[in-house]
Amino acid sequence: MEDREEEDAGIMTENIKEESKADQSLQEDRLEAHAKTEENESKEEAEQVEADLKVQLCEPFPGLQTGLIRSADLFGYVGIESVLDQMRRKTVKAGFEFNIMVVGQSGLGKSTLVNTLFKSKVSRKSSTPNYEEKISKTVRLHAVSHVIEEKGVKMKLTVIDTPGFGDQINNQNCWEPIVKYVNEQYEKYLREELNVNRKRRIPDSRVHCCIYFLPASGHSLRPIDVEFMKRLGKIVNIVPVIAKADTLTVEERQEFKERIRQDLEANGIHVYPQRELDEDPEDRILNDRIRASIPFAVVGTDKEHQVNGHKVLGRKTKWGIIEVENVAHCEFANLRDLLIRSHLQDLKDVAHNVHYETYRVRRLNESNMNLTVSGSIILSVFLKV
Ligand SMILES: Nc1nc2c(ncn2[C@@H]2O[C@H](COP(=O)(O)OP(=O)(O)OP(=O)(O)O)[C@@H](O)[C@H]2O)c(=O)[nH]1
Ligand SMILES: [Mg+2]
Repeated sequence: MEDREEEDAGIMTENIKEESKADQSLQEDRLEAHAKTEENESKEEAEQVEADLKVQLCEPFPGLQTGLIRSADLFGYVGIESVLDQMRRKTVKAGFEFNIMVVGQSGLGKSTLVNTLFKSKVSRKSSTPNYEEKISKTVRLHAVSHVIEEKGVKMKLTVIDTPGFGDQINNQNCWEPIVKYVNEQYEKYLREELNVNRKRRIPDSRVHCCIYFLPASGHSLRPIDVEFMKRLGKIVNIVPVIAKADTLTVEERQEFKERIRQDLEANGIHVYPQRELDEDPEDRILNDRIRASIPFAVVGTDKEHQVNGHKVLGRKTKWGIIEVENVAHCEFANLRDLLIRSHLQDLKDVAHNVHYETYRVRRLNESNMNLTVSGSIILSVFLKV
């Protein structure tokens, strides 16, 4: 009896072994099939990318065959990558221009913020002696340029200030001088471009970015904010910020930001970075994060304080020091990263490829129409004679 049980147990173990073997081989087969599918998929993907690339490369000259040769297929080092060094050297030598406009009511901390951004006195504060303090009856724009150099890279920074904006009792059409200024710079650039003997490097006075200062009211957008951003958002990159954010509590700040985002959406206002201008999925992920935290609640200062033995830019209050560059205190660092460290070139590209291009197309269409009209008048006069 015992022998029989042992035999049965032996058969069962054998069966289990057989089953687990079969299971294992089935799993192995599955894994192999899965790996093959993955391999095929990635192969297909790679082939697709290569095909796309070939199509892209071929696009400018239909009929011209362009093949892709990877470095692994080359017989030796060619040195193509050094083109990056060449480009870098040329850019460093030429330097570059960046034009930033600040718009907002008087005393919102525009000059202080620009000075904090570039860690220098690039914008004159109204409290500076000799500054004409009286509020003008109209918006007057003035541009001040400085050359900033860091690690051998030179940047000609122009700050366009707009004193008088929103300071009147009746602020109707107070955006007009600003729209006029932006368009005048496009016109200047266009004329230079169309010049027969045009310069190799056309001086660029176009506004690459406009920082719009919202007062930290904690309510929502005011009619003047909506009107300004609606108009300017179509012709220039607008980055709205909540000024003097240290006057709001963290909760008030979050609620205010949320309401502003809703107002922007409801009024169809385009602020930078615009969703429809994202170039690829990577851009979209990065920009979505920025869009989700716009408008940045910022604090500016021109004073340094000692915190834990370190010098930090901050504002001293009764309750402690608000560190401007500390992301736990305010979003100044996010704004600085966007404007200087991650999107400076993109701001310039969008200003050139989207906003200036729209202006250029409109102007050239207008002049073509004028030419056609004057041409037909001349023709009709000629035929009458
Ligand atoms: N609490 C607080 N005060 C600030 C901040 N930024 C600037 N200020 C102060 O606000 C005052 C006005 O700052 P400015 O930078 O001259 O303001 P502005 O917008 O350039 O003013 P106008 O040139 O007159 O249009 C100064 O006393 C600054 O010290 C801030 O983030 N928080
Ligand atoms: Mg100022």
